[in-house]
Amino acid sequence: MYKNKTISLCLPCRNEAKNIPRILGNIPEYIDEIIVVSNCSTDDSIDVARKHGVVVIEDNRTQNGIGYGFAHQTAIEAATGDIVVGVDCDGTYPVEALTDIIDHMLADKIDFVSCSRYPLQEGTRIPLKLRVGVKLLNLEVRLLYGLKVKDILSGMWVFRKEAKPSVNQMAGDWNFSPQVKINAAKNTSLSFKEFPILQRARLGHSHQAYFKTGLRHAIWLLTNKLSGILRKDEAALNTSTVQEAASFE
Ligand SMILES: Nc1nc2c(ncn2[C@@H]2O[C@H](COP(=O)(O)OP(=O)(O)OP(=O)(O)O)[C@@H](O)[C@H]2O)c(=O)[nH]1
Ligand SMILES: [Mg+2]
Repeated sequence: MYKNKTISLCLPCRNEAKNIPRILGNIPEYIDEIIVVSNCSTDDSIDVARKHGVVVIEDNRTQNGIGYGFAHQTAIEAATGDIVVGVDCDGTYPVEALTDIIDHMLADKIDFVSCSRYPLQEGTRIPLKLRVGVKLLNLEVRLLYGLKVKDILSGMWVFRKEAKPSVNQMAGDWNFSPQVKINAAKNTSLSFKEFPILQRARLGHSHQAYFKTGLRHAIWLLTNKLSGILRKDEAALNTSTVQEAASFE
């Protein structure tokens, strides 16, 4: 518990047996609940996590071979804390910075904090192709959604439990990451802010297909926007049909 709030930490995981000790061995004491959701892990991730005494759930659903979003959704559903933290399980995000983030959140009455790796802080290690890709996707988000963000692909966020309905009905793949931020930021009853963090280098080789994932994000951002417009049109059409029907009564 921190400042009278219970905290749930949600960790999506696929084949992170080597990294789990680094992250689970350094969890601050005030965290009340740790939920690891393994998706299609073929290594010892589940056993290693269970040895640390945390809640481990398996969710092997995938979308285009990826289950990152499904894992987050399952963890969010299971989380009981007043504050829910989502963070990658590869030890690259600074869980130790949570007190600063939560202090800021409570002081400024923020409902959803997205932890931004940009502008880069000293010591942050992010491959150039990823930095360029994030800049392009940030620009797309700005043009399509009118939302100015510094890091649409951050893998760490912190939100009050009241924001759950707005953030937990989403993409099962990597697109969960932009979607969670867009949904929170565009929800007028929630306040959304980015908070700067430092990112550490990943241990071991990356399995991320940066170009393919980036392209899928770019396409998803566009189709999500277009389907939102179509849904609005349909809703407006239904409302006017109901009004017309009412005027004939
Ligand atoms: N549940 C689930 N988790 C996944 C999946 N793929 C990756 N993960 C986890 O999601 C988090 C982010 O995945 P990473 O492989 O680090 O992706 P990234 O941060 O974009 O790429 P890197 O630069 O390699 O770190 C990690 O905790 C992974 O274990 C998946 O398909 N399902
Ligand atoms: Mg990573």
